[in-house]
Amino acid sequence: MPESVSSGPGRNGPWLQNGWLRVESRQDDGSLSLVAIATGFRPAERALAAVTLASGEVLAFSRSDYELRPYADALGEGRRLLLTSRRPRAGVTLQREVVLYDHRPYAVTRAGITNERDGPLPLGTFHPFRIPGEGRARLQLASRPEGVRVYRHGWQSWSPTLSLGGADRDVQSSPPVLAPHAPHQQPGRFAPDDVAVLFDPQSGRSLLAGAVTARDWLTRVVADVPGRSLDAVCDADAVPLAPGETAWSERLLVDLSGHPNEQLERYGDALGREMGARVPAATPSGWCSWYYFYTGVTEDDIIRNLRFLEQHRRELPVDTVQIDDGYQADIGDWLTVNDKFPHGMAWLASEIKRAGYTPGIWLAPFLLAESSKTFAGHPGFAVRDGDGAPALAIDNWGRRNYALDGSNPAARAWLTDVFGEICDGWGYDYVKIDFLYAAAIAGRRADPSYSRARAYREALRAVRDAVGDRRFILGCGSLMAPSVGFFDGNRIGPDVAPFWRFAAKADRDAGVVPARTPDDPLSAETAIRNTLTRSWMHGRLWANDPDCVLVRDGRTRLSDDEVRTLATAVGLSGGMMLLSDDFAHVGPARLELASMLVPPLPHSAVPSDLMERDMPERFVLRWQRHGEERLLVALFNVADESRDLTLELPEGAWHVFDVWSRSYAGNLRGAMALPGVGAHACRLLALRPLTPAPCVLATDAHIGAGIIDITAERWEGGSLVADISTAGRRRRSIWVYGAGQQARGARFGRRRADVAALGDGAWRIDLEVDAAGELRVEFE
Ligand code: 9PG
Repeated sequence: MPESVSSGPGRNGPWLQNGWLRVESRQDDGSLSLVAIATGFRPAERALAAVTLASGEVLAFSRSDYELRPYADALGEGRRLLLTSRRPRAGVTLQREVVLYDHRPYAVTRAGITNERDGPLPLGTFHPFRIPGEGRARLQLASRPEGVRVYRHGWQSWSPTLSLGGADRDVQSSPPVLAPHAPHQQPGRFAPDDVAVLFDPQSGRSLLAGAVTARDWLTRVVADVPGRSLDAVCDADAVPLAPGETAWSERLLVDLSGHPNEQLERYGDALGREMGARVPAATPSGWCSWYYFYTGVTEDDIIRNLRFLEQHRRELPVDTVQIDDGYQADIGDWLTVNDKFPHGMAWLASEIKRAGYTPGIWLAPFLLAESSKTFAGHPGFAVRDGDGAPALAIDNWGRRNYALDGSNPAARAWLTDVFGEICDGWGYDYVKIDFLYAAAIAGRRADPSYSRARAYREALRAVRDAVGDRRFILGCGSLMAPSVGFFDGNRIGPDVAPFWRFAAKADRDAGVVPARTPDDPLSAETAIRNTLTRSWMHGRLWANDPDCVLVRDGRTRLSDDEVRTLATAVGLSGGMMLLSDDFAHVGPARLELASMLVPPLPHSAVPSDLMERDMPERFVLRWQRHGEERLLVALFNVADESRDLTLELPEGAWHVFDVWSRSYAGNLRGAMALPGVGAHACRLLALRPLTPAPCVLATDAHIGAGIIDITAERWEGGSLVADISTAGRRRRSIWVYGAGQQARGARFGRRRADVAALGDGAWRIDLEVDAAGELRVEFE
């Protein structure tokens, strides 16, 4: 157990230290210097803090007093250093807080301001951690800044999240849909939202800075890699600070230890704890109408697919049937149903329930179409731009859509009514709430004391209160950190599509995809990317929704390889698994593939090359059985031509089973060559350590290859016994290793099962599983 936090007065100011980190402060300028004890990594001699006013005035720390005291919060116990700088001439007092915890490797810091003037003080920005790139305040990460990789986290669900090179240009998304700010044009300048990681692959040094609270302000971490600067910025949206009042930035976590993947997992844990994450006990699976029917969906489409699910419960034991966009009269007029749903939405919910599924429904509660009755009746519900006109949240569905003003109590009361009717009146127990970023766009709101983050969260609170604690809320088009605590599930990527890369106009004209905004990046490829790059959120902030798996045989441009790659990415993510096809166009082979994805795996794989390339290619799931470490490794070829890939094995000898080709590759050391992996194809390898006893190698029942379709395994009087669950395909094979012994026969329950010798010491047993039971393989 590492020692608890110690502290003392330093030469220039007090210090704090735990087993991982030493924080030295300076009373003359309020700066902090953090150093990782194990590695000596000190990102800057001086990291400053500042607050700016809406007027542009910059308030920096001068001579500070300090206080050191014990501290405890959701992250644990530790010590807090508070620096206080009184600036009577500026009419403010500035504060900087930094906390070290006894059992956490990171520091958490924030900056505050007290208004000592007579009148209100409109706030500009908080800068709780700022390395300006000059003098002693320069980022010391790498000798070659071009070699640095930056993890740039996107603003909302659909925003690209990926690692880029230190000399690359940042993602160019224009506000307000995918980003809150205009993008930086200069190469090497990045503005990730919520969290950023800067990593030097050469030295292994990594710095994560991310907001672990997001209740008041939107936070971004601006990095200029060649300029050696870093600035965590919380936007205060000109919110007025009343005389005598104090306002704080969000709490910013700074982590200098370990690899970026570990840092992101730790950051996710901290954010989830601080914001009271809701993580469902079981991750949902189901069917969603959107990606086949789009806005053309009818009641009959829902019923036909519902009946199919009922008739295929054994193959597809999913729990949710979710109606997407297309039932409502207009965007904003949620309670008026169009004539494609003649029996109404309450009837449809009861049909879904009667069939044994959770009824789910989509709406975009923070959008108001210019054509809607709600907007016509309540123009005051809309956020306004500088000229007083309704601010545009998105041009979509062939109309202008405005943003709901969460600071307006009447707009929140309207939300309460809408969700009360949908959930308690109609009977929906699952709501997919979409285009949520709209409530956080820049603009004028009815109550100017509401920041964007607060307006967004108060609108979400109205939704959650009306929906109730026991129903499922899936966020979409949503901010990330500010949503934690409200959602059970959250979409973490852009829309999937029945093609690998962005649609050709011909596909739109042919109706394969709906017409959209021209720069919309929807595709299987981009959906897969965020599924990997945001996998650290799953189970920490909510259940990730990686978006739907499309398995249909017609009306798709996805090849067999691409469908399998999409299924592998979603399956290994452990996230929500929603199908979105017309089952009339799903053949038996594709249905078997879908069966392999239900239920979702118990936790997520990790993209081990997250910081090596913009599109990760390795997704590794670690798990344990009876204390033994197992691995499931997906290797993707995201290139547009066939390539040779390599599986790098950990130390020791491993059984390697190739899941998609259903073949045992033997027990190997070092590496395994995978020649000629096709464009956009993948390989999935199940690994377990070589041991001297017979054992189960893998199965082809479920994507986990034994993680959930086998619940236990033991050696009993000359037999290998495995407990088989019904999870996955009914007809399946199980591969076992004989360790030099001959398999003589097998029984599954009372029935004999055939055992085929494969050479290489491996045997295959073919089963049909209708109920859970014991498989016994006798060895001589
Ligand atoms: C329904 C859909 C589905 C889908 C959501 C969302 O124009 N755009 O930028 C744009 C982005 C995403 C989008 C639609 C339009 O899709 O992600 O699952 O529910 O809305 O309209």
